[in-house]
Amino acid sequence: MRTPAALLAALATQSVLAANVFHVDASAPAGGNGLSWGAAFNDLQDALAAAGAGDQVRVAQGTYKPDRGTGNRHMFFVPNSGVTMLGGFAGLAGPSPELRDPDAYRTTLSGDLLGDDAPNFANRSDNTTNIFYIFSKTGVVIDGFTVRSGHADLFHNFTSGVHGGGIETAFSEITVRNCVFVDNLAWRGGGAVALLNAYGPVPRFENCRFFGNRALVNGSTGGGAVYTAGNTTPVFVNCVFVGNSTPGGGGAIATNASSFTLVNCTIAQNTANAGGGVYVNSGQFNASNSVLWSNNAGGDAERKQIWTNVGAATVQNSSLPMLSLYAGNGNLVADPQFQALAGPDGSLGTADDDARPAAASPVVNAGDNAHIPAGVATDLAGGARVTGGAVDLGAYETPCVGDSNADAIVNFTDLNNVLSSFNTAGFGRAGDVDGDGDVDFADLNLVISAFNSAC
Ligand SMILES: [Ca+2]
Ligand SMILES: [Ca+2]
Ligand SMILES: [Ca+2]
Ligand SMILES: [Ca+2]
Repeated sequence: MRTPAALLAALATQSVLAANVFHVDASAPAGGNGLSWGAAFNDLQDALAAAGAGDQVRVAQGTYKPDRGTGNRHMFFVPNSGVTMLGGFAGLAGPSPELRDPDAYRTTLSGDLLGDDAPNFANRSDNTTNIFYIFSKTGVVIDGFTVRSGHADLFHNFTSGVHGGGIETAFSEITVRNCVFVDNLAWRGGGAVALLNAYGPVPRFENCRFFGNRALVNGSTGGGAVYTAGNTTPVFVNCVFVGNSTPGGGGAIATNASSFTLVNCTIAQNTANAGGGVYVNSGQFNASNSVLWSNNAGGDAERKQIWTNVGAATVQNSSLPMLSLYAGNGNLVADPQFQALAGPDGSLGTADDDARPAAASPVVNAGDNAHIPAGVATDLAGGARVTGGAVDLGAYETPCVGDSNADAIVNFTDLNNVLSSFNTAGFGRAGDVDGDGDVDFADLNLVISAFNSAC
């Protein structure tokens, strides 16, 4: 009879030979081998131990902590090189386990080991230091998770443990998509994410949201959400930063000796001593098609958004207040007219924050399509990245009139969305193309008048 350890060893050997898909569901009984939903692991650590290069780990809705119940703050999620982690599956509790929607079926990776966190980072002495600690790995993909409550205030492994409460990487290449980082803290740089010494490989973040993360002081730099250092060349596309903070530099982002590229991102209502949005301590920072608005710090209205120390910033086709240093290059002073930045709970820096601009905002169609990186076809909400001929500034693209499903064409799908919910009321209905909280003849007319037109 084989012991569980022997089974695991056999799985590890097998994973070298052929790509496997491992399944994880917090509601599964113990003893699964992960190879199907019916035999899912119930601890994400089991899947990460089994998965090797080319393997995929699918994780169902629920909350997962890295400590295996030990209370050890220095246990982390550590994917091997070449592993793709996908969260947001319905899992065993859903109508069908393979259904995937990271917002509807939220897969949360939490560092709150005692489950006692309170507002303003209280009750955090039990919390995991780094939810992910990724050292010398390549080809790691993290997609569809909510990463919260990491608290990087305690050293481990020499210098680690005090940067990047959500993710700390060193000498690594990672791709992160469709993730939400909320309520993470670091004693030094990067409340949510610290990318250190990537040396060549490109860390890339797409369609991610950063809310209410905080970095304490690392010399003058902080980076309430993200900190990069040491020849790191990250690219952030379609990302939102709201309500992040630091008493140092860079309420959202701080960079040091890096070349940081930001495309179609929205950075608003972050707070720092210097550079409420971004602090460029050294190296190069590039922003295009982005919105840097209403960030809070010292200095004039423009420097509240971006503060450069000995580093340089190049800003193109973006919206900032004032425009003196960054005048030209297609930049404009365009109030994004956020509809409900603080979200339904009315509080900035929480997971429901919503950085979508009003449909009539001057950021609509104000970008340059040439800045969109190859392979980026959708916006943060999953709709078409370009509508109306030109890309919008920021992470969200405003759909065209009558386009209920934001696929840049008005056709029978849109007509069906109106007819199937006709004469009903309530916000968020697909058929409510004019967004006034009901589906009626006004919506029908918009679809019919734009019918068969691409936008
Ligand atoms: Ca706690
Ligand atoms: Ca557009
Ligand atoms: Ca459509
Ligand atoms: Ca309506």
